[in-house]
This record gives sequence, C-alpha cells and structure tokens, in this order.
Amino acid sequence: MLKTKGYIISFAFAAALICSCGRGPEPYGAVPSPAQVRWQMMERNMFVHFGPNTFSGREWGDGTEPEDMFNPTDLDCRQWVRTAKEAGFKGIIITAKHHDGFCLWPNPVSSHTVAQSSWRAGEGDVLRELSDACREYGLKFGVYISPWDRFDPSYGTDAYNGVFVKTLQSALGSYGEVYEQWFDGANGEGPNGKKQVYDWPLFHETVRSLQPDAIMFSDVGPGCRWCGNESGSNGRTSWSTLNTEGFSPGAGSPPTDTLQRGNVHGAEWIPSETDVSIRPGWFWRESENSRVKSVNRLLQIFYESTGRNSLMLLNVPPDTRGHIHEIDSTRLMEFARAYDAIFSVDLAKGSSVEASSSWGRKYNPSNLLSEDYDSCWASGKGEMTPSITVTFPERRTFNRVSLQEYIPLGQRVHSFSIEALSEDGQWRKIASETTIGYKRIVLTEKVTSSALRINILGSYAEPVLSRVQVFMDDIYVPEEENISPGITMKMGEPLTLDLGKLRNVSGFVYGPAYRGEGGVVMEYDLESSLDGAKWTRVISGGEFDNIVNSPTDREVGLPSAIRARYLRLIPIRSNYSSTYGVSTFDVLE
Ligand code: FUL
Repeated sequence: MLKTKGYIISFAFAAALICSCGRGPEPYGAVPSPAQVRWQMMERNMFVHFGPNTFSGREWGDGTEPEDMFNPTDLDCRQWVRTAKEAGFKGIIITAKHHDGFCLWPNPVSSHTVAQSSWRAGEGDVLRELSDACREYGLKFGVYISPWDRFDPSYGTDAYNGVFVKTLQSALGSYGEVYEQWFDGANGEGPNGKKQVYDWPLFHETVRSLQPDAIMFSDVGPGCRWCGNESGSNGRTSWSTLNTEGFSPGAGSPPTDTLQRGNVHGAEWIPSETDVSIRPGWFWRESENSRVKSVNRLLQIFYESTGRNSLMLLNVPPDTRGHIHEIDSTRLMEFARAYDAIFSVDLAKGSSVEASSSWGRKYNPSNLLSEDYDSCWASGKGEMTPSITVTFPERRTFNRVSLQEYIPLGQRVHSFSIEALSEDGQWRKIASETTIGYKRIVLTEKVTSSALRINILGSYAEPVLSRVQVFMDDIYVPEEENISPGITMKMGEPLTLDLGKLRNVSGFVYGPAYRGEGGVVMEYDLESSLDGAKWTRVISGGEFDNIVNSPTDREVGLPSAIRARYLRLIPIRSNYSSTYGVSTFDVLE
C-alpha cells in the first residue's frame, strides 16, 4: 500500500516538474551529442605538426628517415601550452604519428619511434610531456594519428589494421582524456608500394571503447568533418548535418562543396572543422619564418571558420629546438590582443530585446543577451519567420553581429536578414545570409544606429536562438586576395624558363594556379641546359607533397647548386587528367 503511494507521489512530482518548465520546442533533425556541443563551444584550438619533417624540411616524410633525425634540442611542451592558453586556445592536437610512421611516443608495436632515437637516450615521450602540460594549464589534449604509414612493413596487408588498432590503444590509453582523435584522409602507398584497405568500423570502435567522448575527425566524421580546404575558409552556408552513406575518408569523400556546406537535412550531426597553418607549410621550416600569417589574415580565418559555424584549428608548428618560434608566438599574442579588443565589448549589453513572438516565459527574448548558452529564446509555436528587435540604450556604432542557435535542438534556420534603424525611422537592410548554426558572425558595413532587427526569413522548425551579440571591429581590413590566376598547360608540355644568361641555381619555385584551377603538378622531372639544346636531368620523379589539398607555392632546393641558362619542369602526374595549372615558375639563386 505504502509502496503504491510512493509511486503515486513521485509520479505527481515528475509531472509537476515537467509542467513548471513548460514543454519546450521539439528537437529538429539530427542533433549533436553533449560531447559535440562541448567541442563546438571550444571555438579556437591549436594544431601542432611536429616530427622528423621538422628536421628534414619536408611536408610528407617517406618513412626512410633515421630515428635520430628527430632530435629537438630543448623540447618545451609547457611553452607550447602556455602560448596556446595566452592566445585563447582551449585545446591542442598533436601529430602523434604523421604519414612517415614515426611515433612521438614509445609505441610498443612500432620500431620507428622516439624509443629508437638517441633523443634523450630513447627515454623521451612527447605525448607524455604535452598531455601533462595540458593538464597543468587546463587545456584539452587531442591526437592526430595517421592511418597512412609509409614505414610499417605490414602496411597494405590485413595485418596492418591490427597494428593500427594497437597503435590507437597505446596512444589513447596512456595519456588521460583525449578530446579529439584526428584521422587524416591521405591514403598513399606503404613501403611495399601497396595501399591499405582500412577497417574503419574497427578503428572507430577502438577509439570509442578507450575515449567514449573523443570527437573523431575525418572527411566524413563521425564526430566532425573536414571543411574541404586547408586555407582556413568554411562555406558561408554551413549545415552541421551530413549524409555519409556511400562515402569514406580520403579518396571516397563527399565533393568539396558538400564538405564546405554540409547537407541540409543531412542524416547525421557532423559539424565542420577548419584546419589551417599559421605558416605556408604544416611543419616548421626556417625559410618560412618570414611568411607567418598576419593578424589580419588570422582574424579573417577566425571569421571564416568559427564565425561560419565551424571550428578554427590553427596549426602552429614548433621548431627544431622544440619551441614555438618567437615570430609565431609574438604573432599569436598580437592576434589575441586584436581578438580581445573586438570581442570583449558586446555592444548589445544593456539593450532591450523584443521578439514578434515567443514560446512561453521560459523562452523570452531577453535570454538572447545572457551568457548562459542554455538560456535561449524560441519563437511561438508554428512561427517560422519571427523577428527580433534589439534596442540599444543609446546610438551605437558597430560592424559585426554574432548570432547563435541553440544546437542541442538541431540546426533550424535557413535564411535571415539584419536591418538597422536609420535616423529617419526607416529600417535599412545591412545583411542577408543563409545559415546560423552554433555561431555565425556577420560582417556588415559600419553602422551607427539606435536599434537592429533580425528577421528570420525561413526556418525548418521554430527558431531557437541562444545569443545575439554586437561588436565593433576597427582592426580587420578585408584584403584583396593576392591572386595570380595562372595559366593552364597541357600535360606533356613542359614549363621552360630562360634565365637570360648563365646563372647559379640552387633551387626553384613552382606555384599552381589560383586554388589549383586547371590541375596541379604532383610529380615531375626537372632538367637544366646551358644552350637550350642539350638537357641534363637534375631531379627525377620529384614530388610536391600535399599539393592537391594545399595548392600553394613550393620551393625546392636542388641536390647541389648548378649553373644553367635554361630550366624546365616536365610534369609527370597532375590531379587533372590532361592539364595542369601554373602561376609561378622561377629559380632560387
Ligand atoms: C593532410 C596531411 O596530408 C598534411 O600533411 C597535414 O597533416 C594536414 C593537416 O592533413 O591531409
């Protein structure tokens, strides 16, 4: 009897709880896991490319590098983490194993690791130092572990999948919590010239069993997806949902425009991540010290990644000492200062907010000014095109409007505009865009106004927004892109350079056409001549590593300096079937 009563009481209590909150809007479509929401809220993370390539100057090592090549003279992971923290980053992902197969930790199933090197007499462990430093400073720790392995002798056979699982187990099971596991899409040949058929379900299962909350990155998730380029720009329209059926990471990935924009009504929640390097290459190189990206460019990247419903993952590669180089760390501090100057003053503060409709008291429009992500506004039931008016306490000057949807209920808005109130009492349109998602920072002209209005022009379910913020950015100046459009050549047609007279040549530069249009040369021969008639082979079967994903200028040093009047680059392989593009072909003296 008593027991029955107990049930009745607790039922009534639960019912009262539901009623006191009111039933909120229903989720729409695919929704994120709590770990995906936490991940998205990190907003700025740091990538760290470090390994034998740091010492060889290559972008893709081929696995033949001796272990002793990895020899940082003064490794200081605490310096990396301090720098990252001061720059506002929340997590760090390190290339624990890049395509060359070298492991930055003593991986028991590999003979190509720090343990076989003479660095710290084989006792060093970069993952240990970095994960300890992350814990000390309160940053999250993540790992990039390349499935493509140009060292492992079993690569290209079934046995390799087992080796890779053990590799994952060793890296993910020994260093505490891992917030992100990065699976690179590149899948070339191993040391035997064979390609591997990866057992993705097994790899995912391995990660899940060891790190249930780790977000798995690849071209198709399952945790987050590649944005489709390495230049720091996500699609202006960006759905966090994606259809992955029939696709796989790497060569089988969805087309670039799909990676950029996602799929509206996509079956799974797989938001975009924007990985980009602060330098032209992913690894540190002395010759690129003068080419560290400017604060202006870093702000642009932030606007086009996190500001476009993606997540900024900025690579800052340590140098041969094992330090983040002074030039990069200074630039990061300048970036952080600029970031704070713009985003620490929310001009919407103190405003009154009204909406054309609201979903009951719990979802009232003043929640849009609250810092608490979970406190949000929703339009009234069935109202798909509401508007929100933010009236400032006095006239304010701004050029950025930041909007956030409440993503635990899915991504809903597909079109909106922003208006500012003119002095003559008319509303004037200052922006018109498509998606919002977790965060959308809209760049508008500079406006002085007493109010702004956000018109939701289309939404697949009642819009649920968490936040509206307004900022003034006096720092970022949109740059005319430095475009060398380039020309398209036919394969079989070499690039020939006449230097005018005999000159000393120590290297050359090849630059693909803008955004790789017309195709990029992946493999080539290089020849020189004194008279334009008799040619001597200088490089046979040279490769430009990672040039398809990152179609930027490549400087190549010759094995030894030569004297020549003519130089010619003979393309062997392009990513287009019969053409290749070129914007630059020049010599280094
Ligand atoms: C690419 C790799 O091939 C590059 O070397 C780099 O690691 C980049 C982040 O991913 O796919």
